[in-house]
Formats: sequence, C-alpha cells, structure tokens
Amino acid sequence: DRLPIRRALLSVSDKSGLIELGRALAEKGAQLLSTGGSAKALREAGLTVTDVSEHTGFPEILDGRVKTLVPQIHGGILGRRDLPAHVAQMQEHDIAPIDLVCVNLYPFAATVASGAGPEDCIENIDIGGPALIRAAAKNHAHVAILTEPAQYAALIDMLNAGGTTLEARRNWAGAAYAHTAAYDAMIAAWFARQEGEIFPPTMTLTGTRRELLRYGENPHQKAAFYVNGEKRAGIATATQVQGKALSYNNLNDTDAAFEAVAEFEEPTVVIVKHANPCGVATAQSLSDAWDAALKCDPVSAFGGIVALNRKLDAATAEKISAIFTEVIVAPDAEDAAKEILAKKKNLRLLLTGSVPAPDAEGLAFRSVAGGFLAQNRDAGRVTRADLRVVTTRAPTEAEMADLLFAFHVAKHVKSNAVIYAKNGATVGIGAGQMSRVDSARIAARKSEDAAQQAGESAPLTQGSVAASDAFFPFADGLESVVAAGAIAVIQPGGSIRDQEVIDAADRAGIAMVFTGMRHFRH
Ligand code: 93A
Repeated sequence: DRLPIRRALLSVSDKSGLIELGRALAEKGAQLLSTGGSAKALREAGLTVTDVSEHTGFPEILDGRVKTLVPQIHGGILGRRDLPAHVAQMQEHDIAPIDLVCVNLYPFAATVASGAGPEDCIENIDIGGPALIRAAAKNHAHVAILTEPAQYAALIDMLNAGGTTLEARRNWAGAAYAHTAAYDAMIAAWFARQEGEIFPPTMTLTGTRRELLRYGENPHQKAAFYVNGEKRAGIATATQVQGKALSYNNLNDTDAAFEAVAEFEEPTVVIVKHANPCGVATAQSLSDAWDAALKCDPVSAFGGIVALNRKLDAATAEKISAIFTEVIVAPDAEDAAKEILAKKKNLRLLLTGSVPAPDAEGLAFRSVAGGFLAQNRDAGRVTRADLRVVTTRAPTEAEMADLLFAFHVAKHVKSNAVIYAKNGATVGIGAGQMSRVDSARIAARKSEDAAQQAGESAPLTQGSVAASDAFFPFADGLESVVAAGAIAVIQPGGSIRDQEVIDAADRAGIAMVFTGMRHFRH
C-alpha cells in the first residue's frame, strides 16, 4: 500500500536540496511541475520540468501573486482518487492528479529581520504556498506534502522502497498544518507590532518541539521542550557539552539560574534549587564567588544548578565538581575546566556563548485554567540613581553596593523574598513564603545553620544588609530583619504605613533606601 509518485509539484523559496529531490523523482519516472524560480533551478541542473503555467494554460500573473491558485493545480491536489465522481470530474476538466507537493514559503521572517519596509514584508506573505500545503495535507490519503528540506531524505528513501506510506503522509500533513499555523501567527504578530501592540486581540504561541522529555515536573506528567527561535543566550540556545539529558526541572531551574547570573557585571556565581537561588556571590574571580555562594546555604546547594557569568576556569570547575551538582551553565569553559568536569559523567555542562542583557524586552507567559497570562518579562533594574534614602542615617558606600546587589538577587527569588547580603554575597535567602516576616525569619534561621557549618559563632546575617522584593506592609517585617542583625535595608516603599516602617528603622539606627520598583516573582 505504498503510493508511487507520478506527478510532483515543486515550488520552493529555499532551493536547498531541491535538485537532489527533483533528480530522485525524475529517476522514478515522475513528471515535475514547477513555478518560475524553482523550474529554472531544476532546468539548470539538467532536469526536465513542466512550468505550472504551461501545465494549466494560464500564465503567472500579478508579479507572481497568482501562480498556482488555479483549478488545474488545486483540483489535481484535492481530488479524491477513491471517488468515481471525483475521478470523472477531473477527467472532464482535464485535471491531472498531483501526488506530491513540495513547498516552502516566502521568507517572511527573514524579510522582517533584514529590516525591510512594510511593502517588502507584505509582498513576502505567501498566499499560494499555504493554499498548496493545506490542500495537499487535507488529501494526505492520496498526496504527500513536504514543507522543508530536512524532510526530503525520508521521501527519497520511500521512493526507493516503492512509494510513500499512509503513516508518513499523515505525519507530514500534521507537520504541514503546524507549519502554516506558525507562519500565520508570525504574520499576525508583525501586524500587531506595526500598531505598537504587544498584546493583540488573539495570540498564538508557537514553537518547534526540540525534544520529548522523560517526564514533566513529576514522573506521572508527560512533557516536551519547545523552542521559539528567540536569539536570547540561555537555555534554548545553549550547547550541551556533556552529561545526561536534561529533565523538565533541570531546564526550568537552569533557566532561572542563568537569568539570575546575567543580572550582574562582576564575576558571579548563582546556585539554584527548585528555581530559587540558595547562594549568590560576586567577587574578583569566579573561584572566590563560588566559595562565597556555597557558604550561604551548603546544605541546599547539594544537587543544585550552578550558573556563572564568565568563562569557567579550571580552579572553579575543580571546586564545583567537589560537590554533587546537576547542571553547570556558563557562557564558555576553558578546555582544562571541561577535562575536569568530564570525569563526572552525569553532570551536565551547558555553554551559552554569551550572557543575555538583563534589561532586554521580551514576553513571559503562564497558563491558567481556560487560558494564559502574558506580560513583559521583568526587565526592570534599579540603579543607584533610583534609590531614595528615607532614614536619618544614609548607607555607607559599601552598604550601598551590597543593598543594590541584594535587591538584584531579590528579583530572582520567589515572593515573598527577603535577602540578607554582605560583601557581595548572600548570607541568607528567604523565599516563597506567604508572610514577609516568615521569609525574614527563615532566611535568618538558615544563616545560623550556615554559620555553624562554617564554624562561625555569629549568624552570617550579623552586620548584613537586607533586601525585600516588595514593601513592608507593617513595621514587624523591618523589626524582624533588624533582629537578625541587618544594619541597612532596601525595599520598594509605597505602603500606606511607610512612615511607621521608617520610624522603626530610625529607632534601630539603621539606614534604609526605597527603590520605587517592586520585583514580585511567583
Ligand atoms: O505569490 S504567491 O502567494 N501566489 C501563488 O500562487 C504561489 N504559488 C506558489 N506565492 C506562490 N507560491 C510560492 O512561490 C511558493 O510557496 C514558493 O515559496 C515560491 C516559489 O516560487 P519560485 O519557484 O518562482 O521561486
């Protein structure tokens, strides 16, 4: 039940692989029908081709806008070979059956990316191509549809085996509709952008499946990883140098870790567990940053994800590989570092090539029952100029640097987030609590454990600064960080009780700055 191909329509923008495909079809005795540019390329390779215009008796008109949009072509694709009435009508109207359609569409995305003007972009909206693709896919019981060069080899193999199978034609048909849907979604998004609209009335999320994952967040959930072609350096564009396949949770955690480390200019290490940082540090070298990041919460760091914003060196690789780590992600790695990590067969090493801009625009999505939420990614980034000192005492230079560092960390910690930091390193991270006071207390308690691990008597939060991702609604949260030993605080401000919180800070003699920007993250 393999179907031979007696007549094929080849109409492609991307001409790669076209000649090989045409030759294989011709060798099996198929007649080749083709549009202008494709016919020319095939002829130049010495193949015999019939122009669509010759086949239909109708010329390509309107600058090629109407090439294949004629009954001889669409009838030849859509006619059912198993219905006598269809066969009779095709004969009556002199319509020859077409068994293979190979089309790839006008390069709309590439035209937009090249900076072309609206007129050029619109001219690159393919109309006839999608019509051919959708028609052939609908009639996949009798017709094969190919939409990209990567599919040609499989078709050639099938020709050699006697023809196409129904299963293959059905798979190609599904891929074809996904292809035209993605193409139209891209055009729709372009129209929305022309109007300055990021959130058009309808939105289609499209992606190409990069891999089926072993399972989702839990083993009873199925999952897959889709990429959307965005060029941002990170999880979707990284190269995996070694290690086991990444799991769903690995991908999610690695993304969180790398996005967090991208926030900092100096050499920085972020250790993530369950999508939350459990240690972040900036230092003169990655090696020093690793030591400081690990010290924050060595218990949680076990089995963590490590992200670095510099080329991974051998000394740091040696230190990281001394504890069990799931994933390391960095822009690059020295050969000596790769050799060290190669001894850990399961450890995954991902290289991203560069570090993305933390303030780059982009969209973020979340599914909810019956739909999804879309928003700008949190590209907000406070600088020193944004800070307003609200207490009698102003922070020192050193405190100021730590305050900004801690607030940048807070942006990447699930709310409610309270971060204690000292000398460019976190010393206590409280994440994901329903009450801000609890986050403050948990971070302080964890820092006591960390001090014990490090053989120090005082909790690491002693003399630290504290950051809160959102304002303190009451003075109790502020009093809690002061009790933990914080001497300076950074928070958005904006509560109706701000004055109560400022008074409490002044009573405690600590310095406090307001950022005016909140960083909720859920
Ligand atoms: O301008 S179109 O929308 N009108 C058509 O009738 C039509 N038929 C095929 N574009 C049309 N095509 C497209 O032409 C194909 O999708 C393909 O991308 C391209 C191939 O043209 P050529 O063979 O002249 O390079």
